Amino acid sequence: LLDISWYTESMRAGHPVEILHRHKLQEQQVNEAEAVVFNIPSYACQRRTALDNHNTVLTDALSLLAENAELSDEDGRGVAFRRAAAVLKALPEPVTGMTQLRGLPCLGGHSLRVIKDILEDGASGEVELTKESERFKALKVLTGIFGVGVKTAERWIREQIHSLQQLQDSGQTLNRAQQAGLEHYDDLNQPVTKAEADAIGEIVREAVMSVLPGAQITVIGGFRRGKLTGHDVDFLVTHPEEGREVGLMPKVVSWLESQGFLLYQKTTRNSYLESKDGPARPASNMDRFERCFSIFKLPEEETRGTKQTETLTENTPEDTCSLAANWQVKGGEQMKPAGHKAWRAVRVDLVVSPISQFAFALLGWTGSKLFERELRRWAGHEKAMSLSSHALYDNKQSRYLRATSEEEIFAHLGLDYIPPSERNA
Ligand code: DCT
Ligand code: MG
Repeated sequence: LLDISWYTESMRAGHPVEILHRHKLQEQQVNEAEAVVFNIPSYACQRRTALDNHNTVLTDALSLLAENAELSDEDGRGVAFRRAAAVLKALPEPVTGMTQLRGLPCLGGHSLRVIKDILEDGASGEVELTKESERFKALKVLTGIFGVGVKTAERWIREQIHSLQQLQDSGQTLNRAQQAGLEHYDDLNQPVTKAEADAIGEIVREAVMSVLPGAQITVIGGFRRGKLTGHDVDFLVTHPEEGREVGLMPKVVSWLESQGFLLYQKTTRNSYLESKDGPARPASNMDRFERCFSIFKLPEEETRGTKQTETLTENTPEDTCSLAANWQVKGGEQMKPAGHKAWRAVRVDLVVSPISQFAFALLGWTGSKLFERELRRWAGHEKAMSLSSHALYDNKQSRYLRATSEEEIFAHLGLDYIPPSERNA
């Protein structure tokens, strides 16, 4: 039988796992000679995690339980499953037996049970039950609507709303984001391809260059990490001269709107002020850059690279995607609108950063979400520093540490540099 009590010990942040491991092995006089035992540092930001991993059956199962926990407002449990999945993602080969996992960090009793079930029976009962649960399915459908969070979805479920059809029939009042989310539900739940991301990159470049020549645009998020698909496309915009970026976002948005490229947008203003906000509260706030959450209308010919000269300002009747006319649901299944539309809706996030904060913004917005969380935890717990997407503050020296590249930030944090393609924790 598996003794898991000491795995939990090794989960504690910052503990020298290998030493603990060796100590326990001696204590239990376990003969490990025949098993490959992996040696993995405990923070995801200390590890190289490529896109592909050797244990997808296990990592998919743990990720599903993480998602279920997050959808149930149990973030602590969600993070525990995410950390466990991330450790398995970093392993150099497939796990074949439980003894190989001895001494690995972040594998709690619950995660180990799931892994054991899968290794022994080919599946985990808990994962299968979760997948089939009406509540999980309803939460996925409802939070799959852009603008709908866990709280709203839970309220609707309490009111017996489990499907898009039931939501439509219920007459619930939807805000502007949710209306757009519902209207473009199918498109927004279809993964964005690299080709589409590139096409949108070209449009964003044209927009930015026409309102501020000399500005720089960088793709961030999953596509910067080398992912082939994503749920959205994220861009970071800056200008080499500090201050020139001020007021840029409304101009970019106006340009995009005038060309008919935006189906929805909401811009939040930059509210970060070092003197006021740092260093006490910068840790995880992503929202204080000038930021635009949008839904792009991406014409088919942009992706095919056969762009026509006319703009999309004039909507044809079938372009105008009114909820009543164009969004039909039959038998709980969403139907595609009648007729062919020559464009598709894509979620796009734009962030503007002053050049002085660019390296921090780039590092903070490249992800993965867990990698970012682990970087901040490492900074706080191991280095007494506060890292945000704006700055790095050293609590011992009581000063900000400046950086003009991601490499410098890793160095300040005492970490080996990990390139974006290996931040897929
Ligand atoms: N981010 C973060 N913490 C959050 C949300 C976002 O650190 N709570 C950072 C990391 C990734 C980046 O912002 C962009 O976010 P997403 O687009 O949600 O993530 P992604 O990795 O780009 O995933 P996807 O490919 O699905 O878009
Ligand atoms: Mg993204």
